[in-house]
Amino acid sequence: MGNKQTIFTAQQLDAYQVGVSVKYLKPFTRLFYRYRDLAPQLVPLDYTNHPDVRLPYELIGSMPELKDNPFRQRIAEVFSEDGKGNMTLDDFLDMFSVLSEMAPRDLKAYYAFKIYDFNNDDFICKSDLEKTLNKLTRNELTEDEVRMVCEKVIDEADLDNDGRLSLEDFQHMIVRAPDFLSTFHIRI
Ligand SMILES: [Ca+2]
Ligand SMILES: [Ca+2]
Repeated sequence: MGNKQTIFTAQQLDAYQVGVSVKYLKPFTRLFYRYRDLAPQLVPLDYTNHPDVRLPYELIGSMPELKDNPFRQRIAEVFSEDGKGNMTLDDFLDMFSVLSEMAPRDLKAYYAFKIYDFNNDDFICKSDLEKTLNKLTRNELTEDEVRMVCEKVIDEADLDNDGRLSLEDFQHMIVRAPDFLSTFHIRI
């Protein structure tokens, strides 16, 4: 997400915050310590020299905010620089700002699209959508039901009739089906 720079020590956090709008103050500080608390032995307090620290997915995915989210692994993969869910502090801050209730809907929609695009080809095709629905409904639908819903969703949202959903199709769809964003709100 744009130019990334995270330079602060615990003391510098306070100074850093002076330039940050008030509504982001608390989450930022809290998030840094949440990250650090996952592995205090790995994460230094001093980020002045850009320490090359990545916390393994196992630690990220077991956080209470994520552990019950059926998309937790995809979420971590999408936000991690290495694509495998292992996260730098920057990755971690990005992830939680997008998931926070304060993030604009368009930004959430953009990342939701990436998360649902399981094979990373920039389209949500039928098989991506089936995986998505199975996760959203926690496997409570039968195969036939999933197939039916997918067909209906693609039928209604596929504006250019190519049988798959582009980001534009998707944005159009979630206006009418906001449930597709519901798993991407986290109180931080
Ligand atoms: Ca895809
Ligand atoms: Ca399409």
